[in-house]
Amino acid sequence: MKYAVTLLLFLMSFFAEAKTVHYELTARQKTVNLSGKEQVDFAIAINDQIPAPVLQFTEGDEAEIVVKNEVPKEELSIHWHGILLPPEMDGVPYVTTPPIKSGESFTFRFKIRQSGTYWYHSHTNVQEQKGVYGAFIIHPKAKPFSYDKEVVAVLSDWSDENATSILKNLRKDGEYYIYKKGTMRSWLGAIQAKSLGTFLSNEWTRMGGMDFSDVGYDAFLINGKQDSQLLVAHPGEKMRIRIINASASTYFYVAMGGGPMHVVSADGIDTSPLMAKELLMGMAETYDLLFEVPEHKNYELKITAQDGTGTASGWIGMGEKVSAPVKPFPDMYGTMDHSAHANQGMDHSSHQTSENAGHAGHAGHAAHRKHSAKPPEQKKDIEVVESLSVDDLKAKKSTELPKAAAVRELTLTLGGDMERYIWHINGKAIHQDRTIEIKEGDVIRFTFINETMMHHPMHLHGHFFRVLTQKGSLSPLKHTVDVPPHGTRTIEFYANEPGEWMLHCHNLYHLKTGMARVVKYLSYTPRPEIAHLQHDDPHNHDHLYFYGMAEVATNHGQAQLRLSQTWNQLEARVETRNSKGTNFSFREEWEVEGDLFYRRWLGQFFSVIGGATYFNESARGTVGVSYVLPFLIESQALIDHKGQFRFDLEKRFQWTKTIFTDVDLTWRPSQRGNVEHPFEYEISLMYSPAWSWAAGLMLTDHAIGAGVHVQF
Ligand SMILES: [Cu+2]
Repeated sequence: MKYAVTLLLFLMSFFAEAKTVHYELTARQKTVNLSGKEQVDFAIAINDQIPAPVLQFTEGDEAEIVVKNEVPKEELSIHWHGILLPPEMDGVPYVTTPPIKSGESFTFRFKIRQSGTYWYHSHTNVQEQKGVYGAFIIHPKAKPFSYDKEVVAVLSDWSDENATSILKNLRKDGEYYIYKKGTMRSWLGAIQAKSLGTFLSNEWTRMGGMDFSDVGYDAFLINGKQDSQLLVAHPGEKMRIRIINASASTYFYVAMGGGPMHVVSADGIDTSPLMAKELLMGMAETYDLLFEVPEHKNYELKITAQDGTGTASGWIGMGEKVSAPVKPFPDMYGTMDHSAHANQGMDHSSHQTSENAGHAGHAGHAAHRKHSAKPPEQKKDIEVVESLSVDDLKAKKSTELPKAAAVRELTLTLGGDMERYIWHINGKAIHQDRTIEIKEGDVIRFTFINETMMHHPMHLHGHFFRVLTQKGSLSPLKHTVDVPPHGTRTIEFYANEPGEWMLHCHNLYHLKTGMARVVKYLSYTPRPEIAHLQHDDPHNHDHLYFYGMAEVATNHGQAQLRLSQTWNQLEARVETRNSKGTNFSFREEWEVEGDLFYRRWLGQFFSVIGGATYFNESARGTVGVSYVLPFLIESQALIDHKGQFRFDLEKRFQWTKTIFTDVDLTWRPSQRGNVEHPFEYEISLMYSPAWSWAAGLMLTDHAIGAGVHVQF
């Protein structure tokens, strides 16, 4: 009898493990109105849903997922984020998996080797921003904690503007959306915030100040809605809330009405429980909460975009509403602690920057950041943190890697330039330096050094890595780690998943503009059809972007066109100015000059120039250099083939959110006596309520005029 039971149990577990879970996902274009403001037709839905359907599995299942692409004239892909699987099933088109052509399908088959909260999304173009993301839930064979119900909260950001245009706009100007977001820094704003010193020192050091986001969104969503009832629940009911940040480029503060949140899992892996008043979630991170409805009330799960431009709410319970605390608008003029290097020092709170310190001062905040838990009855011994970061997470068991393995260390410096909107690693975009080769059996240790003023959520496909913190052997395992502005993070993993795996910033626009690598095992050779596909990998291409500007005034006119790649630029500029007073006659007083330059950037601040200049009724060959001086003054020194020098200085003074002055100074020392005015200048006072246009007064060395300026 005993044997029979054992045999039966064995057979049951055998069949349970062999269970195949089948899903069919069909992508189609869809007309939606997710912001409540505008109906748009570029969205891509899976099975007619945004977010895509929640996929449910149990550890040990065989997943069989058919993905059909019915989007006209567009390729599609699906990547299973955080899932351990064979590289061919990872879903990165042209790297590991064939792209799914319009009208075709691809069947993914892989064994589910883990449990937890994960998600899936497109890895093609900017489809993730258009709606291709959904939850991927794997139930453990045995529940590690008890709860009655589960609810999934998929967080996302939404723009009524086609995401393809968003990327083009950012490449015209990284600050394209600054008006829409209302985050313009100005002299007046700095004075009002009593931060003029910081403002000036940021200009002096050419850092500009903290950037919380790039894109101006129209809505933030939980499960596709700005405000909705996630779950009706009664007092005493206990639920597991699975939160996934599936946004393309938004960090969210997450908080709940009714007190701190009981965090039990991060990136799909159970951690020592913690109470947190707030989570700052980077793109692609997931957290699981346990929540027991305390009273006959309706509790808010609230997300606030880190840049302060919007919120979304999901409600759990029923009856009277209990709101989560309101997050104040971020301090645009806050200082940044440059000594703050996450995980380098032993000081636990050293990674704190004033951005998440909020209204509280640094020292004060750090001091009261952690305190022994008072509240919730049954959770007496659980630590309470104000704002949870990876430093607070503690693994349930040792995550140490095999001690005998050789350690390979690599420093990856995260860099970028908001002005030209390029992002890179070690000074190179992925098209310049695609692959990091690693050896199977080694411990690979990457140290990310963030030299930018933005957060970068760095994600490695196909692995979990340890984030080295002061928790030592209990350092947590993650698939995505936030590297804060001017912060440092070290991760390590045991190289035991042969394949080619993307390592990239999960800000969609940073990924698309270069902040990525492919981690390749030397022991791995891709199948011939995949190797062949890699020749067409869009990661290898340096895409071309366009910018244009025109200025028409009573005393002068100007036009500029620019084609740019990551480090190359081709620019044409034509200018004409009235050199004889303020009259409106279009006679010979109007001088014409222009440049046709090729520019190669050799860093964020330095470029070399070669091209031609038209001046004084003659065309000359020209070479030169440009450099951004302290205080964000753009300087340029040129010499033409006739030996004529030219120096340009340019500086913008943003007085208020909508009023600025551009100062433009040109000095051309006369060598042949044919230049009457060695100094030329243009000083403007412009009103600009939007990125695309400005109007106002323009004073040149010859005349004062009025005009308009447009950018496109
Ligand atoms: Cu990034």
